[in-house]
Amino acid sequence: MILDKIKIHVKAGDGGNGAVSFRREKYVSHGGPDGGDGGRGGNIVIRIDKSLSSLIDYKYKRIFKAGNGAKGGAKKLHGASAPDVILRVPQGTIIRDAESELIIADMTNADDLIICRGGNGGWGNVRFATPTRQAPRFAKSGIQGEEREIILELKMIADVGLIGLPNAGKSSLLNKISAARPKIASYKFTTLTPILGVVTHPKESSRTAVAADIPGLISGASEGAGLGFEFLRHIERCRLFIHVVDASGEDGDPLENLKTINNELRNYDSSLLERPQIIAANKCDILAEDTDTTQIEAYAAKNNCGFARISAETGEGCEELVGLMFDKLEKLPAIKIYEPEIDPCDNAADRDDRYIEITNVDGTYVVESEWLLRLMRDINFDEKESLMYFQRVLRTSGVIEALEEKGCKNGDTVSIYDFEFDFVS
Ligand SMILES: Nc1nc2c(ncn2[C@@H]2O[C@H](COP(=O)(O)OP(=O)(O)OP(=O)(O)O)[C@@H](O)[C@H]2O)c(=O)[nH]1
Ligand SMILES: [Mg+2]
Repeated sequence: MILDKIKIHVKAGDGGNGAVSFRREKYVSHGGPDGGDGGRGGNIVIRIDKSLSSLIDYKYKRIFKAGNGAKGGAKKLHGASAPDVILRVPQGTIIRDAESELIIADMTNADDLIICRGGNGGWGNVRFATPTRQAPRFAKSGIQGEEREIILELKMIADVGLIGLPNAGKSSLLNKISAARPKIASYKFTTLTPILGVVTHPKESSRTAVAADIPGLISGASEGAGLGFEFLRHIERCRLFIHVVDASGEDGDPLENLKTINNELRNYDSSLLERPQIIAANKCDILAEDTDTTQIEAYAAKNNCGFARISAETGEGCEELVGLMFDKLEKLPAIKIYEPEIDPCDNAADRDDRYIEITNVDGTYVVESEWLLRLMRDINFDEKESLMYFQRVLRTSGVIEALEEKGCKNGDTVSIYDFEFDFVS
């Protein structure tokens, strides 16, 4: 199974409930309310870990939940908040919303991403004490943590992608020009997962580039033949391709082989064919005396590609190839970073969740609703305009109507989190 696209389920922790409690002390009569707030639920956070190279950690575990905040306690004790759960992903992982498949973030150079926010803790009854209501016997429940499904999709970060038929010598080349040691063998499909290697400029050791060796492609790969096109996603953002071809003729006509691969690129995504290429005519050490590579060179020139005659076995021509690679890279734009297509807060599950819960506690109508709470964070209740706006929202969103249905009458007290008012229909 290919592990570079995985759907996971993530759920942040719920906030702890606020406490209802009254001060009880030996010599204090009528001790006031002292119930503390609940703690915050843990967030789900996605973090880049440069030491990872695959999504293998997510193969068996697909559900991640953060802990809930603890309940508030007596004596105004604030419940403990739960720690965040950190999901580590390799650099270059794209995070998508599972439902719409839209991009939420490209974890290439990004900071930590809070993909699900933990719910706030509910307020304890001490918060609801007013001059006219000195012994509130209610507290708020904690807010539910966000929950959603996301897709993790790895698109590796490499400057150069090595492409070609199986057995062309891609892994042998990476082995020669970098410190990576991919498996090399005389049979096809030796490489099963993409491998990265750092290539250093032959003359300037401070100049480096990352090359990706991917499994060999065959005719029909873009429709799933062989190991399919799954691996092409890893080279989608490469700035340059080195197209390795067996020039010895032992594996068929090199020109036909070049065309086969280019066809697959075109079928997968035509923009891949426009990516600059260097054609590396490999296995020159075993070329028969009378074979010449001028035809391949002419094909390269016609298609605006660079050309190098190499032997990944003996190392012949490899330094020239690497030099040419750096020359080309210097003129090319930086690695592509995908722009987010939706806001991380834009959670489909959340949008459908415009619930309002109304409870009558000792004649006070307590309204609870996550979306109202979010809205209230942006409202300044000391400002007349904002207050009017909020009242308008209550009316248009059906909160007033819902209150009336619950039996709320003129003059009754309505409590919405830290906002209280007398009901006027
Ligand atoms: N004589 C000679 N043999 C080579 C050369 N380069 C690679 N080979 C041989 O060709 C065979 C295939 O090489 P690999 O590097 O594994 O080929 P690959 O393109 O990575 O193959 P896949 O991973 O299957 O796609 C091995 O037996 C290598 O030893 C070369 O320059 N000269
Ligand atoms: Mg290989």
